[in-house]
Amino acid sequence: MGQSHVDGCGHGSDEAEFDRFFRTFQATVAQYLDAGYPWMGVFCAHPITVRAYEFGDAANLSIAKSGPASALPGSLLTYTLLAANLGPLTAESVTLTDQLPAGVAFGGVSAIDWICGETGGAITCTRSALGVSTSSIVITATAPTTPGVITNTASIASATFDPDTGDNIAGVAVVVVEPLADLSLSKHVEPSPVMIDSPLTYTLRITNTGPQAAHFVTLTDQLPPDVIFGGVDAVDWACNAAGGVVNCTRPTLDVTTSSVVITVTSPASIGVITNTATITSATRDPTDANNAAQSVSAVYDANSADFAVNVQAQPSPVMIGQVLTYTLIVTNAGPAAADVVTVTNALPPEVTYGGVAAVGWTCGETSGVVGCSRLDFGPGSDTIVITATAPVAIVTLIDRAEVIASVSDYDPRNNVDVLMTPVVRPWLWLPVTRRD
Ligand SMILES: [Ca+2]
Ligand SMILES: [Ca+2]
Ligand SMILES: [Ca+2]
Repeated sequence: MGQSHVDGCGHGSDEAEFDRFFRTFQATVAQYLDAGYPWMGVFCAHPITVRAYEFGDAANLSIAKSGPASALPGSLLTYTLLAANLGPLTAESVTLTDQLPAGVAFGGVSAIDWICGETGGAITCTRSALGVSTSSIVITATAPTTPGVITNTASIASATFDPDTGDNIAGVAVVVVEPLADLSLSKHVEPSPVMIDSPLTYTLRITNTGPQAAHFVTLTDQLPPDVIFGGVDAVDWACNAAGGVVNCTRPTLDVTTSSVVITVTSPASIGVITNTATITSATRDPTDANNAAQSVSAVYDANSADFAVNVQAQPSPVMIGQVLTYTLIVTNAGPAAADVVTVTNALPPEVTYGGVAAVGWTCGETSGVVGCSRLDFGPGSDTIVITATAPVAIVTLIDRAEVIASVSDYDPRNNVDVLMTPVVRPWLWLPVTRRD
């Protein structure tokens, strides 16, 4: 260390006091360094002036800050500041400051033995002394209304020398996340089919799978034309109906399911009716595809029937050149019977017609089109089996069957069926000889 003397900046202002500290310093510097006290310092106002601090002259303050990892816009934020004095001395005149991030509204500060105030989002807490101990300060605030990352930093200082200022500052980052609510809608109609001029109930189930609550939720249901609105039953929804549209709103839908039940009177004439409903919210929905639901149902009367045809192939797929059968199942769901029913089956052009078997039907075939008819077909079902031979070619066979009845068919959606059947080659198993 060489020649040194104190000039007033030392811990003491006279030579004797300095000597005491400096000797202590010399005696213990190596041990302090070995023990990992990098803050053990020598401070010089100018080259020949030495100020020596030893361990016993300091109060090492530190601060830690914690907050939530994430928060929703406008939600309550709680920050906890932990001030610590690692000693060895009591820290005098301690000041803690924390500047809240922009957009964060100060709520309050809670701290024992501190005097705190806030101005413009800057929180300052002071105390005359902090012994070798810890003390916590809790700050509450309101998160910004827009998503983003908010970071703020708190710091602590004291009149007493702090040998390590690196731990006197602490920050925390909070991610303000955008709220999301995945609403979805399903719809059930009862009964289906329904008689003309009869009660019909649509049950809509609105589900919020979150993760957050949905705000300002609106359900819009476009009723089918020709139904007569009866009423709507929905808990915690405000609903109205005008011009064939039912609207229901609610301020909030938590992560749960809610039902809206709409009753109407079915149309006065037969046919298929479509009801479409959609759900929207002011909260962003990550999946729009499930926000609409449609129900299609049929309306019948005593003089109508619902004929349907379904065709199946056996085998499927079929091997080249192999015989296959098309089985047509013809159904009348009633309630009326048909005096005459005709089924036409257009075979795939690639196949060779073999024959048709249908008990009680009169059938014929022309240019690959098989026609069958029968009289007096009441509610029930019947079967027509057509035999054909697959081609010696890799193709996809397309067969089309259609039923036409002499009675009014209230649901024409099922009057045609189209079936595709692949033609494949048989597997060839060749002997494999391996030569090493
Ligand atoms: Ca410190
Ligand atoms: Ca959705
Ligand atoms: Ca039909």
